[in-house]
Amino acid sequence: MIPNLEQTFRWFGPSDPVTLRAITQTGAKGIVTALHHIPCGEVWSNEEIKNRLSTVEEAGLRWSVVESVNIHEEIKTGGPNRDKYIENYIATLKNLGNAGIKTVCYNFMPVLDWTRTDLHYSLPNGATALRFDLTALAAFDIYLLERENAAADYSETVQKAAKTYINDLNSDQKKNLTDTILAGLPGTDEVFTIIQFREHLKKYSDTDAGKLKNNLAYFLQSIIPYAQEAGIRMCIHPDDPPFPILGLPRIVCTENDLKFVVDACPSPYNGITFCTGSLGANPKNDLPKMVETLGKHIHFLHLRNVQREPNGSFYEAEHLAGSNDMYAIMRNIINEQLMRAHVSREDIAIPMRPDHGHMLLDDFRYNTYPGYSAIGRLKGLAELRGLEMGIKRSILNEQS
Ligand code: DNO
Repeated sequence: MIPNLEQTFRWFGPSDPVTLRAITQTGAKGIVTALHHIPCGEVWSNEEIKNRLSTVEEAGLRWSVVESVNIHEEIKTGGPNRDKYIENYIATLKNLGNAGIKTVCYNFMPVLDWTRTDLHYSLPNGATALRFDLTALAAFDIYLLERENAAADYSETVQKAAKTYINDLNSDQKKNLTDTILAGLPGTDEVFTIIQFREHLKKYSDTDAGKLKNNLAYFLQSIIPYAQEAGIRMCIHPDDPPFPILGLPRIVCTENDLKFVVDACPSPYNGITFCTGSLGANPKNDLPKMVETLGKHIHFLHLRNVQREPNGSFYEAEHLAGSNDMYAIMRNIINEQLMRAHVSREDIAIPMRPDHGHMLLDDFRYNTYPGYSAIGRLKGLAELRGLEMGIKRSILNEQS
């Protein structure tokens, strides 16, 4: 019998309204957290790491994954201080390794992390979901950000729809759209102003996708030997949404992009976070097949679904509904576990978390981080573990 996937829940730290006590009731045994209060680029000290570790362990949980040790913009743009920030990154990895934390997630998205245009999209049953609407993004880009040549990035149909869209918004709605798109790092309340964001865009004026890829390879070649020494599995998170936005390149969107990452510095410690929601927003990504081809590099699973719409918009669907076949994805993950068992790999219980959840029932009483409600995620986790158990039992019976 192979071990189950390790069920984890994201926790944003002591200020998260979803408490560790509540998380223990979901059935999750692992915590995914980060020291969100330490500014990006600074070293996480042994003391800070130990404090967080004791808080998690005192609640009877395990700190399974760090999500994320974020990457300073100087590293992404290949700026003059990148080596200093890489040194700091390595120091943080060493300290995490000393504390026994062995999986670290990160992303290489320029300036913004994941991006949505609506955090309260109403579903017919009264629940709410996160949504990315291409028309709303175009309206922001062309009329509020006023980025040079922005219109050229959208089809004529989208440009027209964007004009109508912006004309219908009052000033509060415009501010809300701006704040939603320009939200900074997860786990912080930081929101860029349009002026700050334009400054960031300038820094990318000579960093196209090719350069960004080179900078990612440089970063990996610099840090992976140290991650390996510390026993830390690095796992890049794909870009969300998986295409360039607001004139910024995005380079971790497809199977080939992920191959580029693992080939840039081949090592069992250079792997990926397989995020079905992010990758699944691109209809060209065949997720079950990607689990087959990239399976051995998967160190962490984000399981959720999206409902795609024809023009590139999408909203977050229930975990087992939506455009991606969660059954086929889970089946291939379990096959990957069987292969790992066959070659006696230690990491069969891959950590997984229900990524995001709807706002449901009492979730509306709490001011949780967007996507990180308690009940919505609990529902997702419960469905996913049921799916896992059902598939596993049937595969193992078939084999015996
Ligand atoms: C969104 C998350 C992402 C993810 C980072 C990983 O909910 O999945 O913000 O944490 O991109 O570095």
